[in-house]
Amino acid sequence: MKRFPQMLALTAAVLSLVCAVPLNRITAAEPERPVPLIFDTDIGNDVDDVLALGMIHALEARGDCKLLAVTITKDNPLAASFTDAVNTFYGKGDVPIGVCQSGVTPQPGKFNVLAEKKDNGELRYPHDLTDPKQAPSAVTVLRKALAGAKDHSVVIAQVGFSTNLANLLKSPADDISSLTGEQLVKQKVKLLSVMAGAFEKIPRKGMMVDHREYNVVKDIPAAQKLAQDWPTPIVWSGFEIGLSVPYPHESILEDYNYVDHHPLAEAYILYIPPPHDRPTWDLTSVLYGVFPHRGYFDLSDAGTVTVEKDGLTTFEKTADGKHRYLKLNDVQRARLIEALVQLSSQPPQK
Ligand SMILES: [Ca+2]
Ligand SMILES: [Ca+2]
Repeated sequence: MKRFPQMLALTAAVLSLVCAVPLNRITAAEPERPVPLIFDTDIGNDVDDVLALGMIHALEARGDCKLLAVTITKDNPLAASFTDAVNTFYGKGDVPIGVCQSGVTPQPGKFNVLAEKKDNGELRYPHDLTDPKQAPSAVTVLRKALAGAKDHSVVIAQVGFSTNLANLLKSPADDISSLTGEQLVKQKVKLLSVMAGAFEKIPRKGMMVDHREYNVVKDIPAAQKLAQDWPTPIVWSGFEIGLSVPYPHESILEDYNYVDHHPLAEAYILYIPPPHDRPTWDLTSVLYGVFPHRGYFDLSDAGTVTVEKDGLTTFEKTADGKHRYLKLNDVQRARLIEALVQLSSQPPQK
């Protein structure tokens, strides 16, 4: 908390620098708003997914995006219940939620149990998806969301494993759409913004080493399928990006007290309590997906990401490549932290 005056000073310093951000940082055209967004998450394995989901609701309240669906790659039923509880907290309890049966990370995790938390016999975080076995499959939810969207409009933020999106690519035509999964993606999706892989070496025990990133290694065949066959542009937020942008824990202690119980702050505290500053991996993919044109990040050259069989991600620059990865400088990093804090802690609309 002592850091807060310093943060204000930092904000002022950043504002003066922002005015000096050259126009060539602006790397994409302004998207039509609201951006139709699908959030594909392994919510429950780390808390950045939860902050990212809160941020999406803030962006929706501001008219910047519309959350079409949430699909889940953590194979534990509480992940869907907790997601529904967070959505309901933000007034969006009807957002479709799809689940998978993959056997990947079946543990409940540290904070999804909040879905079942009761105070005086009442759910602390009310929601109606109390029996997630009733939830439809992620592929069904994805196909419905895409089939109902305008062509080349949808942004997907994938911040967990590639299980659902790989299964979507393999899905045949059905009652929902006469298009195969791959055709649907090609026709409806504009951008896949994914938190996965690593495109720099990562410091470990005083050395810089190759990093086999969690979202990739937990389902390597799916990540390989995604990197090889996904037909639209993909922008990758590598492990190094979120790692270099820690969420200031002071915000957890101070910015969420507008209600007695806040699902984001309580999840954060159950995961690793303050004074831990958690990296913002998944938040970066959401922000890039909705604000690709505002210079929060730079992009690599175009190229192709390959997922090796041990889970290592490699990037090769190619003129016609569909992949780019995010890059950050110190000025952008300071802007980014402020944007992520302010958006994830924005109160729900009344
Ligand atoms: Ca619901
Ligand atoms: Ca995640």
